[in-house]
Amino acid sequence: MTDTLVALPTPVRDVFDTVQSRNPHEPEFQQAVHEVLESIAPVLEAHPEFVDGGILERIVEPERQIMFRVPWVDDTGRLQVNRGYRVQFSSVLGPYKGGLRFHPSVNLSIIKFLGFEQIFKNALTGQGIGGAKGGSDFDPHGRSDAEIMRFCQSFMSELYRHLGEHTDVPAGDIGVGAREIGYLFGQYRKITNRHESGMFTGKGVQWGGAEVRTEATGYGAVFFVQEMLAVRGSSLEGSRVSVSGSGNVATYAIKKAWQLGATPVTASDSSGYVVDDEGIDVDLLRQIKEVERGRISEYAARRPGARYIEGARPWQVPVDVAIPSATQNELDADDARALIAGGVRAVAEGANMPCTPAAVEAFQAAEVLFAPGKAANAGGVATSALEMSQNASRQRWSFDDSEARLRSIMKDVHDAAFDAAARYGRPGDYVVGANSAGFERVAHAMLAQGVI
Ligand code: NDP
Ligand code: 2IT
Repeated sequence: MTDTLVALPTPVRDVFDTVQSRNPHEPEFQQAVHEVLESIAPVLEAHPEFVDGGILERIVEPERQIMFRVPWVDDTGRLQVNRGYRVQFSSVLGPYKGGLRFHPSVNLSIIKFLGFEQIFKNALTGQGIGGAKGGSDFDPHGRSDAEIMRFCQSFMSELYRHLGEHTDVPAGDIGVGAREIGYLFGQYRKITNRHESGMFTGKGVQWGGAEVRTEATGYGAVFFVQEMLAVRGSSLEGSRVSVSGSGNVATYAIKKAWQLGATPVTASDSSGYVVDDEGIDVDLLRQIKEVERGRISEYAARRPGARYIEGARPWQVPVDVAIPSATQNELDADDARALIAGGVRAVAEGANMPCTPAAVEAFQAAEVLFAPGKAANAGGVATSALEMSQNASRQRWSFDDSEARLRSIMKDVHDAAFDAAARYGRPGDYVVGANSAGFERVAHAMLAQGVI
C-alpha cells in the first residue's frame, strides 16, 4: 500500500511504516490512515510546524482503546461471550464522539478505521466533538428483543465507566438503532443513578432525542450531493439515484432523494439488491426493514414491477447519482467502471469508506463528482452534536428548525472541503479538501494544547 506515498516527505512515509508495523493485522485501519496521509501532503508542506510538532505520529495512535468481555445468556439458557470495543481516538476538539457498531465482522481494525475517520469528520462539522468508535462482534440478526436487551445491558455494564457527557458520547451505527440505544441508555442510567441525557445521542425523541437525528445521515448525504451538483450548475431534479443498504442511512437518503425531485431506484442488504424503476416505496421499505426486521428480497415480493437480484450489489444499474450506504469496501473498481459506463455524475459515500481506493481513483479520473464519507455522511454526527446542545440547555428544537440547521451545516461542510481543495491546489477534489480541512482544525488544536 505504500507505493503512492513514495513521493511524499520522509516523515510521512515513516509514520505510515510505523502504522503498518505496529498494526500488522489491521488492513481497514491502514487503508483509512493511508488515504488521509496521502491527501494532506500539501497541508504539511504549508505547515511544517505540524510535522515538527509530531502531529502525525500522535494522530495515528488512539488516545485510549478499550476491549472487554461481554457475557450474556441467550433465550435457550446458553452462555454467550462477545467482545466489546471502544476506541477513544482524539478528544482535542471535544468529548470523544462516534457510534457503536454491532456486527459479526467487527474487530479492532474496523473500529480503529472508523474512529480515525471520525476525528476528521467531526472536526469538519465545526461542532466541538472529538473522535471515537466502538461496538461488538455481536450479531443482532434473528435475536429476540429480550436477548438484545440482555446483551446491551452486559455491554453497558462494562463500558459505562468510560462514558459521560463531558467524556465520551456514543450513538448508533450498523446494528445499533433506536431499540439498542434505549436499552444501552437505560442501563447507564441504572448503574450511575444519573439521568444524564447528553451521554448518548440518537435517543428517542420522547426522552431527550433530537428531531431529525434519525433522518440526519441520509438527508445530509443528499444535501451534500445537491451542493456538489450546484457547483456544476446542475441539480437532483429528474435524476435516477442508486442507494445501497436498507438501514438507517439508506432509508433516509432514499426519502430525501424523492423530496428533491429524484427517483431512487435501488436498495440492498448483505444478501442482494432490489431495483424498482418506479422508485423505491419508502413506506414499504420501512415496514419490511424497521417494523418486521425482514430482508430486502421481501420488498420485491410485495412490490409489482420490482426485481430482486440475489448475491449482487446495485452498481450495475445505470444511474445519475450513487449513494453507497451499507458498509466499507462495498464498491470496487469494477463497480465504479460500471457506474461510469452507465453515466453516473456524482457519488456520495453515505457509509464509511464504502468505495475502495481503486474505485475512488476511477471516479476521479472520469471527473465524476466524488464525496468521501467524512464529508458526505457528517450530517449524522453533526445532528448528534445538536442533540447534545439541546440536552445541555434543556431545549427542544422543532423538526423544521433542526432540518434547516442540518441543511446549513452540510453546506458549510461542503464549502470547507471545496475551499480547502482549491487552496491546496486540487480544485474539485473533495477527498483532499475534506481531509485537509478536517486535519487542519485538529492539528492546530493539538499544537496549541501541547504534547499530550
Ligand atoms: P444499519 O444497521 O441501519 O443498516 C446497515 C445496512 O447495511 C443494512 O441494510 C445491512 O444489511 C447492510 N450491511 C451491513 N453490513 C453489510 C455487509 N457486510 N455487506 C453488505 N451489506 C451490509 O446501519 P446504518 O444505516 O446506520 O449504517 C450504514 C453505514 O453508514 C455504515 O457504514 C455506517 O458506519 C455509516 N454511517 C452511519 C451513520 C448513522 O448515523 N447511522 C452516520 C454516518 C455513517 P444486512 O441487514 O443484510 O446486514
Ligand atoms: O459514523 C458516524 O458518523 C456515526 N455512526 C454517527 C456517530 C454519532 O455520534 O452520531
